[in-house]
Amino acid sequence: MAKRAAKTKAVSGKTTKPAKKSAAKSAKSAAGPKPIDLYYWATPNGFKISIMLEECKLPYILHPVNISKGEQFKPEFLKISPNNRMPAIVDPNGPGGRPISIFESGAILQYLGRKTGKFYPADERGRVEVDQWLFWQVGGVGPMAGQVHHFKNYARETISYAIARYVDEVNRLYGVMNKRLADRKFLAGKYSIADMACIGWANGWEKQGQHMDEFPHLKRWLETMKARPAVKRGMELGLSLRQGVDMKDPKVQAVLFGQRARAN
Ligand SMILES: N[C@@H](CCC(=O)N[C@@H](CS)C(=O)NCC(=O)O)C(=O)O
Repeated sequence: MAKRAAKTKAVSGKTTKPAKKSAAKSAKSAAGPKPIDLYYWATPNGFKISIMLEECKLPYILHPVNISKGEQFKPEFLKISPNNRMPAIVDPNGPGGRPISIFESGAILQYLGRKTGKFYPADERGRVEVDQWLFWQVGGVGPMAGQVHHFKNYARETISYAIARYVDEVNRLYGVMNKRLADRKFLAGKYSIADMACIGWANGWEKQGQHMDEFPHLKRWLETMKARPAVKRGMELGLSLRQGVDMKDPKVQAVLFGQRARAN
């Protein structure tokens, strides 16, 4: 069902209503849990959540947030994600049976892990193992690789100092990850939300000026991750909607770059 709702949405690219209706209908007839609303655009941060939903086989409805057009600033989206960033979710079956909305990919992954009991251990030691690598991604790999993408691929002027600084930092981080993966299959031992958080970013190593020959354990992990059907599905979700978006288009850059505090 999740796939059908997502596909309808991705292929049609219409407003959220038709997909919502059909998925809600199928959810009711199957008497299963109400689908989770996924606010998403096909980027490495978005993939974290599409992968987790696919891995857990949770029904969901895709609500594309076209960040190149500024949909992240719509008042209804800001109510869910005040940071004007996707991903975000609304789970109609939140704690106490009431809806809950969540922004920040790490918080969403932890929530879904606690909700399902999957890919996020319940015991404190296991949980701490996952948390450190999850926060390492959210605070390190994501922002640093994001800066590489910006200065290497999108910036209007070439600033070699900025490029070198972020390429080096990503190189350092991948070195840490490579060492960690030398004696275990996944970051926290067992496959977890920490791995899901990293895959979309690490998969972009070429665009980040990196070489996998330097990181054999990371390379093996990447191949293992990409062979998982749920990871494949998660990283394909909504790709067609993003096609044709030119990040060098001044109109797109005006939306995404140079953002400052807003009154509303
Ligand atoms: N810390 C956030 C980062 C999310 C993020 O940066 N999302 C980007 C796309 S990858 C976004 O929504 N950008 C919209 C914008 O720049 O206005 C998370 O982990 O959820």
